[in-house]
Amino acid sequence: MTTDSTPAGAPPDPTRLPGAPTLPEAALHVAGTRRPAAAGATRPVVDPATGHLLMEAPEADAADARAAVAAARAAFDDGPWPRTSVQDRARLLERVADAIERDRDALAWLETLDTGKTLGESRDDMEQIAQVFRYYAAEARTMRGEVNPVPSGAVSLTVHQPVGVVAMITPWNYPLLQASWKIAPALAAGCTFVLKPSELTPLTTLRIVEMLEEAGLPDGVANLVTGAGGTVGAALTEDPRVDLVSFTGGIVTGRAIAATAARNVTRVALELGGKNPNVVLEDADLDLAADHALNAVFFHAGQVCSAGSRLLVHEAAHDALLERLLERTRRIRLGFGWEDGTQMGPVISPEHLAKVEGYVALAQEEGATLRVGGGRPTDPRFAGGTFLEPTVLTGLPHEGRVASEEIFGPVLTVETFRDDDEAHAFASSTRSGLAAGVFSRDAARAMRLAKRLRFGTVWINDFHPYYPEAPWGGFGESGIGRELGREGLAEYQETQHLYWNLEPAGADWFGPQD
Ligand code: TXE
Repeated sequence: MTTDSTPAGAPPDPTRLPGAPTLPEAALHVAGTRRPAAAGATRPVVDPATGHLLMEAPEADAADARAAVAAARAAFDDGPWPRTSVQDRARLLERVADAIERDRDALAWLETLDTGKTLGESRDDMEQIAQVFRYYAAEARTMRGEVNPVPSGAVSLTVHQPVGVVAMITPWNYPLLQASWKIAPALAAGCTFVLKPSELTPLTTLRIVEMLEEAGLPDGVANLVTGAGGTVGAALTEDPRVDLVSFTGGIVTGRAIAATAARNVTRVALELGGKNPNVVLEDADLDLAADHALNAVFFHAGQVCSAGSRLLVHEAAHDALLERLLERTRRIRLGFGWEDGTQMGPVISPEHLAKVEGYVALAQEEGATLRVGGGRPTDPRFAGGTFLEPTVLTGLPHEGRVASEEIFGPVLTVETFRDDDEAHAFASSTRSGLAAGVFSRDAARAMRLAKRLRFGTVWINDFHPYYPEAPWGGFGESGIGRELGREGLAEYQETQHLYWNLEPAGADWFGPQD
């Protein structure tokens, strides 16, 4: 797969591989124009698998962010988009879905270069992203209000208005997927927006805004600023012209955003990840459970908000399940995302690698035993990247920090329980209730446990599937609000009551006195 000029054994320049795509333009998008950051600053964007420079992205500052908000505000207040018919909005969303499907491979390549995930995973992401645009096109076409029962002589209507200007702040693990969960419903609702991708992974977000412009979105509806969270993200969050901040990222940043937004009583929608238990009861199909347990935690090197990083196994099933897991974990092939046969890529950055390694060390300090992995691969091809071997630790204590905090890396911890009540208690030791799994052959027992678990999604005999039609979001500290589904559209809408008196008469209270 390497180019002729790449010395044997050295990591390839990923931008020169056969099939590698052209990069999007490194530009801010403000009011329909593409331009550099006003101060001229840039930031390197790096491939996490090799350390190669991919792009010098514009490094916007707070003034750029405010200019983008002004553009989105003007497009909302005076532009055509909020008043465009739902049929026309739906047609635009469908054109975007067509373009994503047309450019699926190029988009997938960009995502793989930027995030390190395998091309197969990136292609799946792109297919699902196209489906998200199609789903919200359908939602736009079928939007309904309500007629409320008031006395005759009047009409009372509940209608849905776009919420207004949205600041969208997205993370690095699923850059385009997370952005699409916000862009598609926001456009269906008639909103305008300023999008700020993670400074680590702006490539596919830059491309999608180009594609929205090509699809005919009016100027100023979709604005994009690249740059640091602490400056650009904060400037968006504190701007009173923003009506909603929709954020996906970590809990620490989520708290800060909620606090800042509260000053202007700006609405927030927060998806802050989770500590997601995967519970295997003793009557489960252990081959199925092992299969999904691996997928739950090693998919995209565990950098998934719903990663099933915490395996809770009934003590009677522990040894048999662990044997299957360890044997298969040892065979997981690390590699570059664009290479055939790669099953797991790097983590996103040196800082993140250090954080994940810190949790591996902490788990052992808390009393867990390292069973496989835990180190960096020794193959010199991976020296420029941020790879970590798939890791399994057993005997994790239920009450430590590792049992309740998100690791966000290829690290599986295993705990045991004795009965369903204990499984429930251990699974509930976190307030980050995004997703959980239950494996059992007893449908009623699995359903009973699933309903008790305070998590936004509970999968039974599966892990990870999600659909644009079904809501996504968490309980407790995992966030506020829902994405996808009807609920995901409602985040971008205000509910308005329209009351029309058909038989106008004077009000009684302050009318002429006798
Ligand atoms: O995320 P941040 P980080 C978790 C995961 C990870 C941890 C920290 O556990 O280890 O979060 O990751 C922008 N105002 N998740 O530090 O900071 C930032 O520029 C406004 C779970 O990389 O949350 C980026 O665009 N914005 C998660 C976005 O916030 C700010 C996915 C996310 O970055 C800001 C990723 C500020 N003050 C990490 N500071 C999930 N829910 O899936 C930063 N940002």
